[in-house]
Amino acid sequence: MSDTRPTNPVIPGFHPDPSICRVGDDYYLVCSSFEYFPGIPVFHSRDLAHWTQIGNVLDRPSQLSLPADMPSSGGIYAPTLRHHDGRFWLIVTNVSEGVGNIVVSATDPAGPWSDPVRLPGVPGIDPDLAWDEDGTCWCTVAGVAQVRIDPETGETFGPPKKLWSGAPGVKAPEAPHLYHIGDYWYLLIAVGGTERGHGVAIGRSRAPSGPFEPCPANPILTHRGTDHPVQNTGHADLVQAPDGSWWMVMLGVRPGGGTPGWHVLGRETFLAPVTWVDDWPVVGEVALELPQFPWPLAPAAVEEQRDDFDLSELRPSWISLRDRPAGHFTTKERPGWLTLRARGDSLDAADVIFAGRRQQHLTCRARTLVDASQGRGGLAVRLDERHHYVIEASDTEVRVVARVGSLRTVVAAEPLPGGPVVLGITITDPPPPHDARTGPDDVSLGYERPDGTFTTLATLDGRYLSTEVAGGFTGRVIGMYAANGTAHFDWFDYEPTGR
Ligand code: 6LW
Repeated sequence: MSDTRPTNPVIPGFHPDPSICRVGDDYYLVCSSFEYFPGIPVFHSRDLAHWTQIGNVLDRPSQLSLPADMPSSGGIYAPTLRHHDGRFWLIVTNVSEGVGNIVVSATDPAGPWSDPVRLPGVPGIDPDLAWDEDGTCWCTVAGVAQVRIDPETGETFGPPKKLWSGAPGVKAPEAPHLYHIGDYWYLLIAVGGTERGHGVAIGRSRAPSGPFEPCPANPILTHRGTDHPVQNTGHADLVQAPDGSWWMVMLGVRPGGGTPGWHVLGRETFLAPVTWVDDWPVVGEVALELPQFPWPLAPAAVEEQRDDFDLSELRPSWISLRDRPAGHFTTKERPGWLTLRARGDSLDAADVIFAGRRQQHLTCRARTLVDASQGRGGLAVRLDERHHYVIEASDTEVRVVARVGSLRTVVAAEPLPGGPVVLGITITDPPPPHDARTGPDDVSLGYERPDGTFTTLATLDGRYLSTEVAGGFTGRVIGMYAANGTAHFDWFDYEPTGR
């Protein structure tokens, strides 16, 4: 990310359902995390353009315990982050525990966050928190419905009340956020579903519980039916900058390839400016090149893309599947190496021991040095249990395995004596000519010979690791895993080679 020409997405890679708040000069933003542990990444920014992950909200089993058999794209959906009365408050749904809404709070958004307070009386997903002037806390959920709550105790007061939901028959009125701005209470919602028809609508009222008058310009944001490179824009949140200007964050996708277009990075976080006309918000373009900012940008933090595993704790951007059991992930057994001890026997298994990071660029390269002489382990591009490509090493061979739906194939294998080997995955644009059937990208998997030359064992069409093929709400994650015995990883390096 450059200092002078900030770009969208402001938080690339699988970072959907953004919720934002500002305290003084600091902005904080959180996203959904589904089946991954730790849950709910927290980002910090001072200029809205450059974001750094400072932690995760749900980072201990007492806060997040995902069942071993929970499906991918279950788990943690759509948090709302707010600051009230000197504390940060976060409300979120764990769909793998019924519709389990919880509230946690913290004085420092980097953590630690409290243990959850359960909200059994809050009836749906995408919960929002808003306080009125007398301290009443309003919780609004998808549907759209509202109930008064006590976020300290989880108590609800009275039955949920139906609010405005965009328009009669609208698909998926969800992701509500309620704000008191000027003389009005505004209810911002997502409409049309999180696919190509996604959009944002808004209503206003003199009271937090309505009745809401719809904005005549609804939907105030949608890219449906356009050839804009950013699609599925919706699920938004608003924030005001210290200079009084307004901004919107929302999710969007960057589809690639021919027809119907495949998005592989999941839903990403984008930013757009907002102006006000007749007390209604008007959303500026969700442009890939962000417009001139009204303030000088903070120098872009240099993103640490290589990890030498020299720290005792894993960085917050490393995510695992459903849990991270002690004893299966350690940098202490072989100092300077990440040791993974197998549980599930492949990436097809829900309980596989995996540490990955989001693929954040349409083209990139990931490499790791693995010693699998005491087992079997490797490097994977993962969409879910049923959609992934891996390059893995054992003490006798290196091989590429592809899993697409119910098909699982060893695509290529070569004998290789055990011992440390560099495994690599390179993601590139498909070579021309491009036509309606061209996929979004090519995924090449291979290894480095001891003399440093790289051998590609297979190049696979990336469309099979896209949301359009796999379904669900997540995006690609690239990372290391152990499938048998123990696999030691000396370093992991991720290198963006494009946007
Ligand atoms: C989320 C819903 C949505 O709960 O997708 O895009 C669901 N919006 O609001 C999962 O991210």
